[in-house]
Amino acid sequence: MSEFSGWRGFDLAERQAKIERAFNRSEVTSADDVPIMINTPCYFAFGNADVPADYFTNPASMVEYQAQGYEKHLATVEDDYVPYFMPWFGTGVLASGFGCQIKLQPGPGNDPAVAAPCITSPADAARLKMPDPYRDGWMPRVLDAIDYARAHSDLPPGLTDMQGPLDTLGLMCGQARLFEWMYKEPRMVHELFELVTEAFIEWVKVQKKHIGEPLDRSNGLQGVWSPAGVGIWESDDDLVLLDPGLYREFVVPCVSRIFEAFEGGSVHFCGDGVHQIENLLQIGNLRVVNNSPMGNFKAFAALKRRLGDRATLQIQDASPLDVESYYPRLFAEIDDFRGIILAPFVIDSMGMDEGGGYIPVDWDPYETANRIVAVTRDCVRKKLAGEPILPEPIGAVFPVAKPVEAEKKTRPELAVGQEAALEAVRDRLINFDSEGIKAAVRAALDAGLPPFTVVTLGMAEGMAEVGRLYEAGEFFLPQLVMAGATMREGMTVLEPLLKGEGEGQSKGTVVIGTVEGDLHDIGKNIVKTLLEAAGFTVHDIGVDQPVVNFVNEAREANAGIVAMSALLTTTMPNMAEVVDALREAGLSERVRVMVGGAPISREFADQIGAEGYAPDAVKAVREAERLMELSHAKNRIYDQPAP
Ligand code: B1M
Repeated sequence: MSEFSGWRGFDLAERQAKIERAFNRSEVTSADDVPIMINTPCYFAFGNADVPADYFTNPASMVEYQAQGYEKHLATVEDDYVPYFMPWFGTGVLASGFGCQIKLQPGPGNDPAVAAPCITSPADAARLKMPDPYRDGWMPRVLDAIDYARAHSDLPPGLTDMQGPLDTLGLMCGQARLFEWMYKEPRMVHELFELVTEAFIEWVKVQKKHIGEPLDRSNGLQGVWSPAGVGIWESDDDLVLLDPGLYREFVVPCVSRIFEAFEGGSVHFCGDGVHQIENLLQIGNLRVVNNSPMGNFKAFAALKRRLGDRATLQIQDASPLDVESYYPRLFAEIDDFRGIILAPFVIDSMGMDEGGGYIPVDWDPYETANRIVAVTRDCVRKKLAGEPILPEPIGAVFPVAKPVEAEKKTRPELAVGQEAALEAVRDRLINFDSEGIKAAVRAALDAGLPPFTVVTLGMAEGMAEVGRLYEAGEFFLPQLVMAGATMREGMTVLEPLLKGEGEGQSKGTVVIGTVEGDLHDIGKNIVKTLLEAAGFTVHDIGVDQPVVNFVNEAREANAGIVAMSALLTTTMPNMAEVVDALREAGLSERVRVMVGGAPISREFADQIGAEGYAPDAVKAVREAERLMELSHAKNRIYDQPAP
């Protein structure tokens, strides 16, 4: 049992014993046996309106904010929370030790984050060296905050945010680049993973020395007090993006090494990681999987089933908007509550919607936390008693959509040899064979096919197949990146000829960026890669871009399309501002707007007056082509002489 068994008059020993029983997968005989650890004074700034302005620059401010919140929490919320001080400086601390710049965004509710990758070439990678936690990046800030808490507060400190080697390298290299290098420079990537893993382990050891906690347990891991046998947590969010083969090859050995160093650990990821379950089970000393199901109940149920008695499962969603409907649906999927810990966050001003996106709310977080306690305890009680927890189904609510008939395209008559040559192009594309595709393209040209036909019936159809495999869950993001890169190689043979044919000049100019306040760029980069591969000229203005930059770049580049990406619900309104600003600048006749990113929908695009929307990168290319068609059609009308 921990030495920290009481705080400010609150007895914590019983809570810790309950949590420990859950870690040991003890029998659940009453609703009260399932630990509920709700984080209300969330340690991060995102969506928390009253975070002090000096939160990230003054350790006293961070410690006091969290201590006050926990005091109120323990007095008001009837859960099992065990408080600790989280020295939170965003997700990029380790990456900053390797040289990535951290951007501290102005305004409340913003967390520090990596501004841009710091490794953009193999030469950069070769120069990397182990960071010094007392000197490099934001690591000293974390240590100062831990030291401050130990010297001046009764709240014991825990570890800072621990993005694992995969996520850290994703931040350092940019995920798309990292995925491409996994194929093209595997040895270099293995070396990078080894270096970052070693740095991760050393970094945790230094923090633990300052915290004064043993290697094998922790005052707090991502909001959760952890007993002996769980010394570390690491966030592997990017596992949802990777295919199982690459995760097994590059990541599993590193996480195993980390968990061995701390005698057991917890892997976190948000969303659907069903395709990685077998890999998770290969991680040595895996004690916990910490997952945000984000409304994907079936994936969560599969995860729970396959983990069996191998690991504790922590459910860590942000609070859903409709607590009374979300948890019954989630708990309906669980038949065995051994090893389950409910550890949600309640953000002051943000709730999770059906699709896992966050939308603004006006609620008292402590009251919401108590609603979660009441609903989830009731769900467990009913399940244990064999009572139904879901209302009777009321039949189909939504009209069944009629399947849309596939568009019939007229295909030119081709000779047998020509068909085979196009098939070879598609095959080389799908196998990411960048040398082979050039040879296949040349062979197709030698078979008498016009360059434009090689693009449309070879490259484009190959890419459509890649899109189908992606939708079917057989391909993942690395394969999209690689298909884009392979297509680019093939295009190097075709482009000069297409110019001659008059068809192959750029399909149009696209200005692409992520909107202000948003630093997510994985999706945006893949869209960019595929647009370029498909023959568009793309001006990438980067992440966190103010409205004016989209407008200026669109004017200067004489763009046909402004393409915006957003992953945070809080930054979506900035897309509407860009649409308005383009109109005010007199550019809306000439420039079509296209939007995308996980929380974006066609309805949202319509609402803000954006003509283009695509749910994924492959469809984004088709959408861009459609928008350019619209532009040409409109320009043809303008070009007509006035009657
Ligand atoms: Co963050 N993050 N994150 N994150 N992150 C999410 C998005 C989140 C859902 C996780 C969660 O809480 N459950 C949540 C957002 C909630 C919401 O508002 N909806 C979230 C949050 C809250 C945050 C922070 C605030 C956390 C914090 O620090 N407190 C913080 C914000 C930083 C900031 O932006 N200011 C943050 C930070 C980060 C990292 C830096 C750690 C990292 C980003 C690294 C990077 O981008 N360079 C990160 C990651 C990786 C994620 C998750 C795990 C993955 C997002 C992703 O890249 N998906 C995500 C949780 C999850 O989804 N499992 C999460 C893959 C990508 C390919 O998908 O971008 O949708 P997407 O792109 C698709 C399509 O949407 C489409 O094509 C792409 C490929 O098919 N598409 C377009 C994209 N753009 C398009 C444009 C188009 C057309 C199609 O036309 C123009």
